[in-house]
Amino acid sequence: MPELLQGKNIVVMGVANERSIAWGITKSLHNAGANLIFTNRQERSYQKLVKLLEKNEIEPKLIVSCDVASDESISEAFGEIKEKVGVIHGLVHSVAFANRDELKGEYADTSREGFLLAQEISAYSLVAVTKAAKEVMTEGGGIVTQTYLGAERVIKNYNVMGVAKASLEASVRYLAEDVGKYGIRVNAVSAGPIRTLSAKGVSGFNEKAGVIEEKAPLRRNVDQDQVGDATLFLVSELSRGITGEVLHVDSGYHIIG
Ligand code: NDP
Ligand code: N5H
Repeated sequence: MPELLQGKNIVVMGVANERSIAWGITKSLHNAGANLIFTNRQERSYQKLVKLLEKNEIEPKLIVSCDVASDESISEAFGEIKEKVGVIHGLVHSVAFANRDELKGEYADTSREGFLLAQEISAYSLVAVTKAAKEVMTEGGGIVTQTYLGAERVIKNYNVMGVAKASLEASVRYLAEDVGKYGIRVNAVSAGPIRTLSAKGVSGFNEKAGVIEEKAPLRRNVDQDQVGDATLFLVSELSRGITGEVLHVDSGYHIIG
């Protein structure tokens, strides 16, 4: 569908490497004809992104640095986007962070700082970037974030991140109401387990992926490309009647009791 996003400018936040969900999304958006603007936090991610784009012959419209922990960084990034690109038609938020040592053991042991950090980077960041992006989305468009089933259910080890994702999903609904009047839609994709840099080294990942193969209706794990295509749908006009929604891309696992 090379015409679906032809001439549309879409911001992608959260490519760390080839395994990132945001990289799967990048490929889907590129194949649909979008002009892509990227944001990264770490220099290492920037270097990886530049190599990946070259290898895949994707010409970025712009790459800007953005640390979602800082209002100044967000405002500088979107200021530069406004100046160099003008209008944007979509935004993909694929960013989360929690301290590794709080992604195991008991949720009851979560520290105040750890709780606030997970909320700040994984949930408030969507609010902050929506606020900045709506100023540049003057023709309407789609904002899409990434969530996980641990927002809805208690999933071992997900702990503080589960509570942050619950906050993220509620933010999707409140933001959808606020920006709907400007023709902007806000939705989330709830992906099944995918082996990425974030997932590396966290306890219980293999076990979770194994259960999907055994119990999900489709009996297989999802990948970045499947999440990419679902995100493309939610960014594009194909989903023009959908907002405030959480779409599960998890081989149907969430329907199983
Ligand atoms: P990656 O590690 O590839 O991506 C995580 C991204 O978060 C990195 O690009 C990182 O940027 C970015 N990030 C962290 N802190 C900040 C910050 N302060 N400012 C800006 N960017 C920041 O992992 P995934 O692709 O797995 O994760 C993407 C999203 O998908 C997350 O929201 C995650 O919770 C969600 N998700 C993942 C699942 C999985 O199984 N992998 C399942 C369901 C949802 P940098 O590298 O520059 O620090
Ligand atoms: C039930 C599970 C397994 C246990 C929980 C995993 C939660 C992972 C999410 C967060 C985002 C991981 C995280 O913040 C890791 C960091 O502490 C350390 N890593 C880094 O700093 C790397 C270098 C950078 C790139 O990472 C980030 N985030 O910046 C859930 C799994 C089955 C599914 C899953 C993995 C969900 C998810 O939300 O990612």
